[in-house]
Amino acid sequence: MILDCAGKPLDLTHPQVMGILNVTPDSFSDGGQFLAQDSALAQAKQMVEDGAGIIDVGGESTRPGAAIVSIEEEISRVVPVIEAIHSEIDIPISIDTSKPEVMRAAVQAGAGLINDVRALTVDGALSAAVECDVPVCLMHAQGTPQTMQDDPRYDDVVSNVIAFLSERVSVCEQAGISRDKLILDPGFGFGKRATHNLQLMKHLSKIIELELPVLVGVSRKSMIGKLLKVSVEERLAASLSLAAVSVWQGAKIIRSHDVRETVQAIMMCDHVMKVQDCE
Ligand code: 8Y7
Repeated sequence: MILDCAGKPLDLTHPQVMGILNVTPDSFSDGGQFLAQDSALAQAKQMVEDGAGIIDVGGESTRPGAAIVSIEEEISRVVPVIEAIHSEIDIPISIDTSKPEVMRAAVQAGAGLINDVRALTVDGALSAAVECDVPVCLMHAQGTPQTMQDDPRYDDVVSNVIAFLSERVSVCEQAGISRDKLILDPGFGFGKRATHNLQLMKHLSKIIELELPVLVGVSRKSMIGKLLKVSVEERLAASLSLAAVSVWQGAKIIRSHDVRETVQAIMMCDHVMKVQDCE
C-alpha cells in the first residue's frame, strides 16, 4: 500500500521511519531564525540520507508539562522550515500539530500528512483536515499534555485505546476523510503509566487488526527511563528493541530521533517477516 502525501509517496509495503524534527526554540543552540532554519534543513537532509521515509516537523512541544504555544508562534516556527525542506527534499513532510490554523498553513507550505496527538478533537481541526485533503495520523491520549502524566488510570488500556481510535475513524469518515487516508497510533506515553505502555506494546497486534496502518512513537520515551533507569541519552538500544517488537506485530511507521539505527533495526525485522519458508 502506497500512501499519497500531497504528491509525495510513502511506501508502506515495507516499514518506514518517521524522522523527528523539532523546531521549538529549545531544540536549537540558538543563533537566530536563519541559523535555526539552516540547521533544520541540514538535519532533514541527514535523515533522508539515513533512510527516513517521512519527516515529522513539530513546533509545539507535547512533552508532559510543556508550555502552550500561540497559533502565530507555531506557524512562524514551522512554515519556513517546511517550505525549505519541501523545495529541497523528495520525501513527504508531516506536520505535528493539533491546531487547525497550523494544519492549513503547513499543508499550504508543502506538508503532506497531519500528525495530530489530539486526533482532530480540537475545535475546527476536523474540518481543517478535510480541507487539507492529506493523510492523517490519529493518536490516542488521555488528558492534555500539561496534566496527562499526573495520575493516568484505565480499566483496560488496550480496549480503551481501540474504542477511542475506532470512534475517531468513524468521525473522520462521516466528515469526509476516507479510510484509506487514516493512520492509527496508540500514543505511547500520552496519559499512560509504564505498565499501560507495556500492555499496549504486548497487544499492539489488536490495534493492527483494525486494518489501518499503525504508527508507533517510543523513541527515547520516559517509559524506558523509568523501567531501565537510564538517562535520555542512553535509550537507543531500548528504543530499537521496542521498534522491532512493534514492526514484528505489524506496525508500519516508527517515529524516531535516531533514523539510521531505526531503519537498520526495522529492515532486519522486515527481512525476517518476509523470508520464504523452508519446505
Ligand atoms: C508521538 C507523537 C510525540 C507519538 C505520534 C516525544 C508528536 C513526544 N510523540 N506523534 N509526537 N506518536 N504520532 O517523546 O508517539 O516524541 S512528542
